[in-house]
Amino acid sequence: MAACKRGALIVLEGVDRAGKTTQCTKLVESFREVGRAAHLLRFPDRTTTIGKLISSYLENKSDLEDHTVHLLFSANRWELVPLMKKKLEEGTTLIIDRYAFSGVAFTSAKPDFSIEWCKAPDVGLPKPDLVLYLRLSPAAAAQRGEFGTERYETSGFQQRVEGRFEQLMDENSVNWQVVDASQSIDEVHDNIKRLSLSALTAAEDRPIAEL
Ligand code: DGP
Ligand code: NA
Ligand code: NA
Repeated sequence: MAACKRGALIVLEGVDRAGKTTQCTKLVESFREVGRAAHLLRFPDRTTTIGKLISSYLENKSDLEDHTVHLLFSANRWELVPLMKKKLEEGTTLIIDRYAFSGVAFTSAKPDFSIEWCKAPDVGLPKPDLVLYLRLSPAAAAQRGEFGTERYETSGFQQRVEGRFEQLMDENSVNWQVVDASQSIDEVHDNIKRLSLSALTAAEDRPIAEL
């Protein structure tokens, strides 16, 4: 049997209300329409044992020490790695709603956390072939309605998170593409579909790299 081309690992990042979840769903549909297998994942994955601890923390039903919760978010990514590798090797493209970059941006937005410390537990995770950053200004995000009630959903914290993302995307070791998320849903979709299909073409003959 001929070696099968692998799928691409494509991550959507951005602050809350940038439209990541809507765009992830539409992107999976578009891949399938052009005959490419695609699978949606999201982090945190709240369905696992670790994910339930994280979910309770986010819902303010429990408190966890900040370093501890950072490591739990990372562990929640690691526990999905066998599945991720299997899917990619079978030729399925993974579209992921948040990944290690959210991990670094959210924890390093807290006082006294360096970016370097925050990155360490995610070193070795499968590296995305493309990170789409849905950029939305805090003012535009505010026009999309009230924040929810989960931990982190305040405008002050989200502004610090946004600053961290902008810092992270200056690093050239990851293929970041910035998309203007203030456009219509269809315009954003057309942009990210084009970028994602060309990322798949570039990725499918290359081995999976590591963060
Ligand atoms: P969501 O289910 O996409 O709304 O994400 C839940 C919240 O958790 C959101 O505010 C972003 C935040 N988050 C996602 N990943 C991480 C992470 O690895 N570390 C930290 N501290 N927060 C994260
Ligand atoms: Na949220
Ligand atoms: Na993401």
